[in-house]
Amino acid sequence: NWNQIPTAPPDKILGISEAYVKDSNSQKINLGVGAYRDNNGKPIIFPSVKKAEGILLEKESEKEYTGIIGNKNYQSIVRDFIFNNSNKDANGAKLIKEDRIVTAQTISGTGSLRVIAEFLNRFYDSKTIKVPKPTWANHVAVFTDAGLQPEFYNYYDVENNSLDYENLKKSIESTPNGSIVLLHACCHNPTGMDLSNEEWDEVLQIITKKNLFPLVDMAYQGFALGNPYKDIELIRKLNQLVVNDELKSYALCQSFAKNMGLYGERIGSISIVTESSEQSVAIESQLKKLIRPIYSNPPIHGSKIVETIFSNENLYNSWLNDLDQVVGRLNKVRDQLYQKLDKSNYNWDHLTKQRGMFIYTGLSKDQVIKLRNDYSIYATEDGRFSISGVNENNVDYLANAINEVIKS
Ligand code: PLP
Ligand code: TYF
Repeated sequence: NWNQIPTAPPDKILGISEAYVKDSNSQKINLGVGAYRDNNGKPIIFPSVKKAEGILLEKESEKEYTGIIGNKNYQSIVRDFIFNNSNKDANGAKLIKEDRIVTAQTISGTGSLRVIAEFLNRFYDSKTIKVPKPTWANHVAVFTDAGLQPEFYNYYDVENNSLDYENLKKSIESTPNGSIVLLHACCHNPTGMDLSNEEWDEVLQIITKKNLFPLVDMAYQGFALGNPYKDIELIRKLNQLVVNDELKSYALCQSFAKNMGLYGERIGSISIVTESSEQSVAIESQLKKLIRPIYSNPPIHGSKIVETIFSNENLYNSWLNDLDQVVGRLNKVRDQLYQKLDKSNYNWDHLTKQRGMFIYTGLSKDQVIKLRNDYSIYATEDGRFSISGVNENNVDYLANAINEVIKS
């Protein structure tokens, strides 16, 4: 009886945008969703993407289905981009050469997370998946719906607005052997606080010692250091461990939503690093068997854009430049906001350590609600602000509002 269906609460992040749209204050600011806006507060299409679409419009001659896991060209482009780093990662290159990386095109990052979660539920012994506290809220929903059991590991020290590194290590150390562990590759969502290279080394040692299965989520590749090849240190370390036989396998979920601005095109990938080429054959066949009854095959427009950009050196370089501009603007407004914040009542130094699309302010739920009610500034109640909503026209208004709310 459908009269019994309770109304579900709105998504916490997307609900913010809905409330923002309804607000008639001309000074309103949307700091909710993690999607890029330019200095005028408008969404953009990367110029390189627009050019690639122009080429496609001319040359595309069919709209046939792609394969269940996409086409081989897309898979190989992604593998080379992420694991070989265009000849900069010898270990990744070795794994590719030995046919030990199975790559599938997926419905963006969320789709790849869901597919790997379903796969692990079917073929991996442990159902426990450790995720950082806090993490992207959808992680918990995706893993739970796929039959896994998410539990938190310590990650962030809310009191001091910093990484809770000692407790992070302790909680990974006390995880049951063989569990799955979710790692954010860079630009941790929501905190923007990442591990240093040395910290990753220590944590990976615990992970290999405890035989944990690393599942890496890389949604913001390029947003930490402005260049996708610089943001991939964790992947290189994992490849090294696999080649050294210290780690058997791991999986990576990746998305072009943010770093190509292809949000709504739903284009991403999953890669599973396997123990042998024989395993790869079996795993690839099972991925196909798993995906076929869900959505049959992924959409083609996004993969064609990616393939076009990677097949043309000019376009490829202009994409890297587009990405650099996007990340440059975010860093610039982050810095401007930091300069304008009143440090006499509140230590804002964490802003300078956080990277990516977000700042995790440490403001309380009450303070966030006050910003919304009194200033029409919209952010999620955990105090995460999407920096892309900030620009030269509203940074003064925003800084002033935050300073007032902290004083009161
Ligand atoms: N993972 C994280 C941590 C994210 O923040 C996001 C998007 O915000 C995603 C995955 C997936 O995004 P999409 O499905 O749009 O690629
Ligand atoms: O802002 C965030 O963290 C994301 C953004 O299908 C988002 O939740 C919005 C819609 C979507 C995927 C990610």
